[in-house]
Amino acid sequence: MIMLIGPVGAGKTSLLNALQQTSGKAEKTQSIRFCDGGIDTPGEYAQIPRFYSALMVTAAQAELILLVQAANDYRVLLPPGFVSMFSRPVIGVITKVDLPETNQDKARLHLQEAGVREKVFPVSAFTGAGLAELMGHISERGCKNE
Ligand SMILES: Nc1nc2c(ncn2[C@@H]2O[C@H](COP(=O)(O)OP(=O)(O)OP(=O)(O)O)[C@@H](O)[C@H]2O)c(=O)[nH]1
Ligand SMILES: [Mg+2]
Repeated sequence: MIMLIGPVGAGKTSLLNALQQTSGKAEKTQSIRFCDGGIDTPGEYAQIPRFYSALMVTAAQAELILLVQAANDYRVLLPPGFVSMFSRPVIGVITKVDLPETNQDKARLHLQEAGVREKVFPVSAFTGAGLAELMGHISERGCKNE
């Protein structure tokens, strides 16, 4: 089971929908949601420390965490070392790479500052770019995503 964590509007729900080939527009996520091998979380849970314990408890049920960062969002929204609270491996995902104005290097740096030490995957939920590589990595690690 994978778990998606990241700031409000980063593109977590859209990415999970794309990975699970669920069509339809992503609505704002209001609560932690389990769906077919994936755990979707509201961006507020990553941005508001009061919610951290809920994320930590839920993360214990995940095999792999995807920390999601939009390629066009330059704000620092997570504290340094954010991912160290999780007892599960964390990979980085830079999403929305289809947008014209993006800075993937900056996005990667944000993820690394948040504590991501593992691989970072650039993707687009809209065009499907990078999804095959990400899916391959997820299944290589033995995570189910269905
Ligand atoms: N261009 C582009 N837009 C995207 C992509 N993924 C998501 N979006 C848009 O970004 C906005 C936020 O997407 P969501 O998937 O709802 O983001 P989220 O991280 O689930 O947000 P919360 O549930 O509020 O935490 C929506 O308007 C999406 O249409 C992408 O790959 N490319
Ligand atoms: Mg969402």
